[in-house]
Amino acid sequence: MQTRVIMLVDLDYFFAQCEELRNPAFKDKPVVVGMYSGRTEDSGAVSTANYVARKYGVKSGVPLFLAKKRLEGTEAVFLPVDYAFYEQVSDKIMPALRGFADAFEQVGIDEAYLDVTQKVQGSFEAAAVLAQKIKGDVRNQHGLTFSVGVGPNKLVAKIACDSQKPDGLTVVKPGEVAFFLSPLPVDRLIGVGRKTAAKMESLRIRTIGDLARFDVQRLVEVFGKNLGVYFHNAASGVDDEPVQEAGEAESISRIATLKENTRDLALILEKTSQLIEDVCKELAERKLGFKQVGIIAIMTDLSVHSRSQTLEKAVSDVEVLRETVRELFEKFLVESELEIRRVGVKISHFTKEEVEQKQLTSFFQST
Ligand code: DCP
Ligand code: CA
Ligand code: CA
Repeated sequence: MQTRVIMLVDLDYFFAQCEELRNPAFKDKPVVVGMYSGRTEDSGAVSTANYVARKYGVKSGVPLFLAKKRLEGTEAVFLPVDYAFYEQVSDKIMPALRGFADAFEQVGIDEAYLDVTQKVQGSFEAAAVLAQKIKGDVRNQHGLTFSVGVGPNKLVAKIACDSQKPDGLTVVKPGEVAFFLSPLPVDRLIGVGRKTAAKMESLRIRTIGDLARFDVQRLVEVFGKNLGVYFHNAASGVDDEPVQEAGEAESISRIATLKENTRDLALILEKTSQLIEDVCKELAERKLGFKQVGIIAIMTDLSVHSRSQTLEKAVSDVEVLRETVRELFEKFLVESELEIRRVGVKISHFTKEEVEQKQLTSFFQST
């Protein structure tokens, strides 16, 4: 099975770069975009600054009066946040990026994950070439630069991207993940904030490598089961979160890890039956019917597979869902070879009709 090729694109010094875009004369000067709180002329904090300003120690979060002081004697430009304009810029870039991906997920105003596995046929070399092409296109057509990380999953792609900015391109192949991650400080992992980092420090865990080598059992004792296991996996560069299209927000799904890796249908259905209950609860709350049922299987090699079936008509019936999920997994097990690590259930293609009909029927029944 093919490993995934995931990119994280993050636009450089975004708010400040947008300001340079509409005013190119700013480019060589320190540019500071500030959130002015309005109490006094200089109260508030730096939202972001271009890389010229960063050389003076001016970056996100620095108080504005301090930024002014650090930039004294320079031709620094201070501007207020114009979120509507940055959103307009973002709304032009994101569709352009989407065109390069098999699956696309925007996260925040200046960042997006691209699953390009099919586009590059699983090749990280081809992904590097593709990344350069996207950089060129975005620069020529929109006048903006970004940094990009390429890795076998979202976690590695994100850290790779952060490791070289601005205008960076960092590729971490599956075989290089441990080498790449292990020297980095633990707080580079999402979920490791100041407090957690301090706690880890007291356990002599400083680098991601320290964390990966640390006994999982003890991590679970200190941080609880979910976090402990998450930290262990993350430090080892393991992450199987799919790149999820926003359009798929028009679906309800749940994913869970099996007790053990398995190909046993009964064990799989035991897990999916819990997921189905959750899905149906949300379905009932949102008063919807569904017309498509999908399953997700994440294998021991972390490859992600999905299968779906469209129903003849929309329903809101839990039994139909159970039966369809069973059929899809039965079929999938025949087509696949590896053991399954995580399973998911998804419903989509919602309608309100079925529910309205039902409400009518129950109305007549109750009178
Ligand atoms: N932002 C903010 N306050 C922060 C962090 C960010 O207002 N503390 C805003 C301004 C940034 C935008 O969000 O331009 C994107 O945040 P990033 O963390 O991606 O930072 P930049 O794009 O500014 O810089 P970089 O080149 O490091 O990505
Ligand atoms: Ca950015
Ligand atoms: Ca960002």
